[in-house]
Amino acid sequence: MRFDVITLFPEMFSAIKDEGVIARGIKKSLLLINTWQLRDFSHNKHRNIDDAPYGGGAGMVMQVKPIRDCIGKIKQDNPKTKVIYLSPQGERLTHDLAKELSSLDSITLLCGRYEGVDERIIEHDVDREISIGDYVISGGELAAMVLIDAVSRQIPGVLGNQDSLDDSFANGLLDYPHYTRPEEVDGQVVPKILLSGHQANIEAWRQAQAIQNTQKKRKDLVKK
Ligand code: 4G1
Repeated sequence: MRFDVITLFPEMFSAIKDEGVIARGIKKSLLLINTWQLRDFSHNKHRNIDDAPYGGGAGMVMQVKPIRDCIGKIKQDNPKTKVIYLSPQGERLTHDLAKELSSLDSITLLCGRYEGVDERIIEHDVDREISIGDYVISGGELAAMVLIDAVSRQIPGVLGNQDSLDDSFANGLLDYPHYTRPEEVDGQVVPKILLSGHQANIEAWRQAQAIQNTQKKRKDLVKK
């Protein structure tokens, strides 16, 4: 899978490109992450890509032309790419949506700053608007990195054995509790069953704990 990211802060993406699961996916040639500095598509000598909002009010709005030119450039190499705008107005990113997106060959991610992009970009250039949740953040970059991580882990071969995890949310439940050495610390002990060596009982206990945990902490998930 190839990700092209349109951003004013390409350096931020070293956070996911340089280490961890995604870095290894890139090394294995399963993933490619290209960042595009939107300022390179500015139409003036000051490299501005934003302007004041029509109708007045606070903040600045990202202009159509630089974004449209950048998407055009990305599509020269990659005509079938799906353009996703990370935005608080988008549909919520879930495990199921991450899985769905993982079947695409190419995704272009547009990261907003300031008050976001001119609405005509959303009308004409964006295939899908996706949100990571209901809170205010300073820019779409962190959201794009969350999406890249969640989608990349669903691509066969990206996760190594050491990174496993995946079955946890695959069944729509929270995780069961985890323990490691030592067996006792400051009087707190590991549940006996985990030391029993009886794998079938352990699996049943974990399943029961996952259900209990979900019921207690996320009633909304149990409904689903
Ligand atoms: C109004 C949240 C504004 C935010 C209401 C989740 C948030 C991108 C996301 C904002 C952003 C709410 C996201 C807000 C996001 C333009 C630049 C939009 C940053 C911006 C609840 C600022 N998932 N936020 N506005 O945060 O891009 O993807």
